Amino acid sequence: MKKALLLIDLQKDFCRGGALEVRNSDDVIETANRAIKAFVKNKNLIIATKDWHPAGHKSFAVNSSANIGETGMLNGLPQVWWPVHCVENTPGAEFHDRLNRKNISKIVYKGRDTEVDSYSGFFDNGRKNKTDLNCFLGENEVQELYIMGLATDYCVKYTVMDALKLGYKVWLIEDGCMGVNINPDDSQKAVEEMKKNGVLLINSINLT
Ligand code: VGL
Ligand code: ZN
Repeated sequence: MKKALLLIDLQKDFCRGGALEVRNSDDVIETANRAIKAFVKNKNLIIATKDWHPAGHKSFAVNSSANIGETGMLNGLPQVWWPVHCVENTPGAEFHDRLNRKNISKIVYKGRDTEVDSYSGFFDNGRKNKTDLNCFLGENEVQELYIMGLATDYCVKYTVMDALKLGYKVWLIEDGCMGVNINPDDSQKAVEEMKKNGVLLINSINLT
């Protein structure tokens, strides 16, 4: 069974000093580098997603006359309003400086349509359009995914849930995720939901 490591949104804007800072997210970069090392050694694929929004993206509170952190509706879908983050081709959308990106063989961009948010690496939140991730995995005969990154309660959760629905065997690298936690227990709840749907948990120290 072919395996791939899937690194979710390890971008500056989600790390220390970023526009949508996730607490303790810098620790996740060290975990990513450890996981990358194991996957390189075993000649398995390494894939990364990037949240990649046009400046006019409607998930940004300023573009929807909304308040940051509140929930509303965007084109018929529930939407959390975010600060401006991960604007395409800006420094905040780049990978964290310490991420060892040399062996990343594929980058999947998501969130490019101004009208819909896209937490999952596979589909937008309305499930109308897909990225090229599932095709890429199929072409490379990958059936088993090891997923980690930012944020546990949004992009990691949505990506894991879609991967499970698409029939992949999915591992969550538990020490490789951190959450936004608008409510303090959001990440904990997200992990419970992923487990209920069949995700398996692994610690990065057991990636050999
Ligand atoms: C994310 C909120 C908005 C994430 C992306 O990567 O989890 N969260 N855009
Ligand atoms: Zn975003």
